[in-house]
Amino acid sequence: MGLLDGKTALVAGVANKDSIAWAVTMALVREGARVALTYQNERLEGRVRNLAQECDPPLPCFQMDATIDEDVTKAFGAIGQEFGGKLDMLVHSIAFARKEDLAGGIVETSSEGFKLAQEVSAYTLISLMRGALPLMKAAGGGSVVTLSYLGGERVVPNYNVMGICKAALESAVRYLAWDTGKHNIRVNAVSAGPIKTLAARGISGFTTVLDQVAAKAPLGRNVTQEEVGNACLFLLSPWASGITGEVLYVDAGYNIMGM
Ligand code: NAD
Ligand code: 0WE
Repeated sequence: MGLLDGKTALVAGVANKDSIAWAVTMALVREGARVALTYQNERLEGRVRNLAQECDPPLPCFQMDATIDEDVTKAFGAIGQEFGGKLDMLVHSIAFARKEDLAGGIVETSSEGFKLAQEVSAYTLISLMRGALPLMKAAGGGSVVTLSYLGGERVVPNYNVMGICKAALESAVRYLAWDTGKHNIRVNAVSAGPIKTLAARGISGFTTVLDQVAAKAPLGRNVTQEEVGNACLFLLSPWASGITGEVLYVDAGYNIMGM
C-alpha cells in the first residue's frame, strides 16, 4: 500500500540521476504513483530514458522545452493520453540563467539575460500549470510543487539574477494558489539548501556555499536530494491537503539563523 497508489504525476526537470527532480520521481514511484517525465531536449533524452527504463514499469518520457508553447501543448496532450485525461500532481524543477549573470555585479545584468532567466525560471511554472489545468480539473483537483532557493528572499552573493527569478517564482506560487484553489488545486514551493547537481556544477565557489551551510545550519550539515524529494512528496500528497501558497524550507535549518 503506497500513499499515492493510483495517482498520476508529471515531473519536469530531470537531467540526470543527481537532479532534484529525479529524487522527487523516486519518492513518488516508491509511494505507488504513476509518473511521467519530460526532458528539455534531445541532448538529455538518452540519459533520461535510461533512468526511466530502470523503473518497473518503465516511466513514459516526453520531450518538452518549457519555454516553447507548442512543446508544452504537445507534452500535456501526450500525458493526457497516457493517464486517461487526468493528472493529480505536477513537479516543476526548472531554472536557467546565463553563466555570466551568475557572477559579478547585478548592475551589469543585460535585459536579454534577465528576460531569459525570468522566462525559464519563473514563467514556465505558469505555462506548465496552464497545460496541467484541464487534466487536474478532470481529476477533481491537484497539487503542484516547484523548487526555490533562499537567494530569492535574501542576498546570496553571485546568485544575482536567479535570486530575482526565485522571488518572482515564489510570488507566482501565491498568485497561482489563489487562482486555482477554486479547482481544489494546491501550489507550493520547496526552498532547498544547496546541493551539488548539474545546475550547481557550473558555479564557481559552490563548495564555499556548501561549507557555509554545513558550518552554520542547526543540523550542521547539508541536505540531500532524497530529503528534498521526500518534502516534495509530502506537499504533493493528501497529508498536505490544507497547505497552499506556501514555501517550505528543506535546508537543515539554515534560513532561521541570524548569525
Ligand atoms: P538540474 O540541472 O538537475 O535541473 C535543472 C533542470 O532544468 C534540468 O533538467 C534542465 O533540463 C531544466 N531546464 C532548464 N531550462 C529548461 C527549459 N527551457 N525547458 C525545460 N527544462 C529546462 O539541477 P537541480 O539542482 O536539480 O535544479 C532543479 C531546481 O532546483 C531548479 O529550479 C533550481 O533552481 C532548484 N534548486 C537547486 C538547488 C541546488 O543547490 N542544486 C537548491 C535550491 C533550489
Ligand atoms: O538555482 C540554482 C542554480 C540554477 C542555475 C545554475 C546554472 C549553472 C550553469 C541556473 N543557471 C545556470 N546556468 C549555467 O550556465 N541553485 C539554487 C544553485 C546555486 O547556484 C548558485 C548558488 C546556489 C546555491 C549561484 C551562486 C551562489 C549560490
